Amino acid sequence: MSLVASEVEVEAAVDPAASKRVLGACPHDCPDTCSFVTTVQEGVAVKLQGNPEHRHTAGALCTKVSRYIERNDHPERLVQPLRRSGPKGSGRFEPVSWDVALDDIAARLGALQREDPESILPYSYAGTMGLVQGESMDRRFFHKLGASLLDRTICSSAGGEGLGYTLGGKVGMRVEFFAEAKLILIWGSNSIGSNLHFWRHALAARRAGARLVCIDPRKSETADKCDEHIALLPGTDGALAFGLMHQLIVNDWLDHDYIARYTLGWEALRERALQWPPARVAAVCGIPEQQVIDLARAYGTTRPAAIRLNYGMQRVRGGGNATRAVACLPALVGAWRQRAGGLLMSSSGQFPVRRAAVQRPDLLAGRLPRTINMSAIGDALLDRVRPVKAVVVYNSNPVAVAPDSAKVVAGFEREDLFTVVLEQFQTDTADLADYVLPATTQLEHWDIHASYGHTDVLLNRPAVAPRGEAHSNSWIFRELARRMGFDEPCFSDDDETLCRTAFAPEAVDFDELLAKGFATLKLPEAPYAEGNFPTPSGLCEFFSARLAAQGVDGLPDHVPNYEPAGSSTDFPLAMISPPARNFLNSSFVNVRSLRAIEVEPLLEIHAEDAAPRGIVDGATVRIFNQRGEYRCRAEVSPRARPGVVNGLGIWWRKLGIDGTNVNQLTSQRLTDIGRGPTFYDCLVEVEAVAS
Ligand SMILES: Nc1nc2c(c(=O)[nH]1)N[C@H]1C(S)=C(S)[C@@H](COP(=O)(O)OP(=O)(O)OC[C@H]3O[C@@H](n4cnc5c(=O)[nH]c(N)nc54)[C@H](O)[C@@H]3O)O[C@H]1N2
Ligand SMILES: Nc1nc2c(c(=O)[nH]1)N[C@H]1C(S)=C(S)[C@@H](COP(=O)(O)OP(=O)(O)OC[C@H]3O[C@@H](n4cnc5c(=O)[nH]c(N)nc54)[C@H](O)[C@@H]3O)O[C@H]1N2
Ligand SMILES: [Mo]
Repeated sequence: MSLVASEVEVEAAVDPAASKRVLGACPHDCPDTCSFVTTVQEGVAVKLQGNPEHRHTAGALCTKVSRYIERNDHPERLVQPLRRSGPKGSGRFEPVSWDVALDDIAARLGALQREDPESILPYSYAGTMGLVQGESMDRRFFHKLGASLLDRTICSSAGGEGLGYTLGGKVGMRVEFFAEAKLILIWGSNSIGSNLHFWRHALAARRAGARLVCIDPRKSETADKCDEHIALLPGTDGALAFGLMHQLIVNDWLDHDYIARYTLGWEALRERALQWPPARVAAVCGIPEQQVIDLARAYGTTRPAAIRLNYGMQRVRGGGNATRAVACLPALVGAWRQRAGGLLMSSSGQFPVRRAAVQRPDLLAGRLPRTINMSAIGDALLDRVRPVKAVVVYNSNPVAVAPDSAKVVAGFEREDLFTVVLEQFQTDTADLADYVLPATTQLEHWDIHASYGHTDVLLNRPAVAPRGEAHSNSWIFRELARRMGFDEPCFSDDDETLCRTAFAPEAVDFDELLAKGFATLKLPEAPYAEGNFPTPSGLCEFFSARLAAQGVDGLPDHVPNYEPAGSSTDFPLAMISPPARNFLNSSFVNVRSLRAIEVEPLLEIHAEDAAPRGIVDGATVRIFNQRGEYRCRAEVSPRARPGVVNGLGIWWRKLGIDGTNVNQLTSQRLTDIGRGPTFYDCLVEVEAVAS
């Protein structure tokens, strides 16, 4: 395993007498939320290391974040406010003072507010996961303004809501107990690439005799290291889950006592599962029948059995239902009885964050603005009925990461759209802005963090002064609020106050955070050993009355993709676009040492699909469908299964081969539950082009 343990980034001679060590937290959108220590000498960050005192970080950082100083000190950091000086998208900007920028932005937003506040849209995601720089003063500002609300669906809402219907929330096993499991299903997750600190526990379990099974269309780095790889077709996870249930039932590998006491809807689920014999599952999933049978036997007969479900399997039409189906499995075998059994998709629901105090939705004062789905931002910006007239983007790079880029770009290119982008770098989105405001990094501001992969709270203290004239998001929204005459005292809260507001003192001891950088939530070891699920019934809800009340199926089902593999002769290949290991969504693409590892945008294609198309390894290919086209380099690779191609990573468009990226091909269609994006539900054709 390549944990970059305690890597020294800057080879400076660190003088211990003159240097200080500052405790921080990794801000990135990753389940691991590491604790790190920055060594600062004469005001300069010279070393960044994983905190050895924090048991989840265990002194080790990933390759990306061990380069955080390189990112922080990058020569292309934005260091002053910029105002557009050429046509939209021309890339021409001129520096202006903060006063000029903020006065003008406040005046323009103020004018729109008087006309129709809902013509203003905030667009943000998890560029930082911090509760302060991610979702505090900004929310207060837009609530007071009465701006359109943003439905933040782009990552996890299908799986998150699906899990919520079955288990009651984003809750599950404690990650550390995976080390004690005897069987681990790593389902829709490339843990080595995107959840490295979980992988550590999986390896510990393996050393103690556990079997690891990876369920993923791609033969990922993680699949390489597992005992078995089940390379199902994208979007067929629900069918596989039902196949496992079928076998658990016919072989009576069930915990009848657990089912009777702690679940709801068993008879109905049983009837549905019996419609999924292994042969049918094998045909739908595109895998050998024996694999279904063997996996069911392992799951039905091994204790403790744990499932690490990740978001990779829910970015398809049926993502919500598939999550619900998988979430039924632990209850059927009573896996929850043991602390090393059960399932973990996200732990974020375990944190008692005082969101209302931090975000102040009461500032809406009874108004209920319209909600715009971030996963369909292209259509939203092109909608002429009730147009968005201003968009304020922060902690996100929608032009690169949102689906159906042609429409996203056309939307942001609108001459009549007023766009403000708060950024650390000149991203594809910043290129289309009217104002670009330089934002601080995690080494330069305060923040407090929950996690979606463990159950500790982390505090981040600033280690160095902001670069140039950069300011934190919270500062920028505070200043805009002042200029717009928002005089509620909450607009004066400083960042440390916001950090202290995030958790009640009974839940998290702030002094402990100040001293150690982290604090562990007090939680039971096997929370669902005796039911107590946070659902309305307190049971694991195979059948959800809440869903039935919405007029949809109360039971999970296998919902096929919008664009199932093999369903189109024009576009015969299914494309998934999972993360590149050395990037974090579109972050780090501009960090040279990391881009040097990834080299260039890549499409993995199986030899059986490459040969008839005359595609050789290393060839430039054109990937296309009804939404667009995109060029990159082909890698003829066993990492791709026949019929499925893997377009890795979200490259900055301008750093790709032809000024586009993989999202030129993805669609804005939404998931069955949670209104999420369907990035991995995408048919394409591929052809070799003369390079
Ligand atoms: N290095 C790195 N780490 C990251 C990220 C990154 O970009 N780079 N992204 C972060 C973010 S935003 C998130 S949300 C998290 C989790 O992010 P996820 O998107 O869950 O990332 P992965 O763990 O890579 O898991 C995706 C895996 O699911 C597989 N997959 C694709 N379609 C299907 C399917 O239909 N069924 C199944 N079973 N598998 C499928 C992919 O091949 C891939 O290996 O990771 C975070 N960590
Ligand atoms: N095709 C395809 N598309 C995908 C995915 C996929 O697997 N395939 N994954 C999807 C997923 S899971 C997600 S979560 C989204 C992620 O999409 P985004 O949330 O947009 O994530 P990033 O691309 O990392 O962009 C975050 C930006 O925030 C900036 N930033 C970081 N910290 C700060 C700060 O403190 N202040 C300000 N102002 N800016 C800051 C960074 O410089 C960076 O440019 O992408 C989605 N898009
Ligand atoms: Mo994500």
